[in-house]
Amino acid sequence: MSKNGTPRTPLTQRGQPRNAPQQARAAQTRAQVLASAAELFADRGYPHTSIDHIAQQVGMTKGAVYFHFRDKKDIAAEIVRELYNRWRVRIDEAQAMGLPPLETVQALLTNAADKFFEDDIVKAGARIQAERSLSDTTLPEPYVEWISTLSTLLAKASGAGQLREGMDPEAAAYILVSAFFGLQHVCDVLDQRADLPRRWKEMSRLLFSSIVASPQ
Ligand code: LUB
Repeated sequence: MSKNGTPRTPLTQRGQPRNAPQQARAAQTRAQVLASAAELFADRGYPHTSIDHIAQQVGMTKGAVYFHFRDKKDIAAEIVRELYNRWRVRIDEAQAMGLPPLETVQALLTNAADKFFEDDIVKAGARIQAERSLSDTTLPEPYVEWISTLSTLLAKASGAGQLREGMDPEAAAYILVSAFFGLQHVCDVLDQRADLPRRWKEMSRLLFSSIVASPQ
């Protein structure tokens, strides 16, 4: 995207439109830079990662990195955008599975716990967001999309009588996202999230037992 938000036609350095193989190669290189940067941001955080580190990690010159990204902020912002793209794809996939809304909420959060365990873009995106005051760039507002998605699903569950009497779907969504995010943070600090899937299982059992209606 260009600064004003319109898609940027990929150009060569001389300003000529790229041919398809060149475009594919450029996209691949860009993705490699993002993946290497994500590893570093996830491990050391935004302030302790430099373009030099990123170039070294991906095995390119700094110039090659700057060909694809304006600066470190630009890379961080792209990782965060990619994080939300990944969540959107997962949310669409989960909804396409046609599970009942309550099960969809559970499946989404359990999948998110797995992704926090295995996906560097997710780990890095979360850390960049947590350090957002240090990143000196405008990032999308965190958490609100998840809260709104879960809130819509829980409202449907409530309509189907699946929620505990008096449980407000938006409040439940807010609690779930806050608890989930707090858990992944604590787990990251204590053991690099090695235990996250198990800890989420325990936490979700506790949370859902107070959100859902007890069996008649
Ligand atoms: C999600 C992150 C990382 C929350 O919504 C967000 O802003 C998120 C970063 O801030 O994961 C997942 C419940």
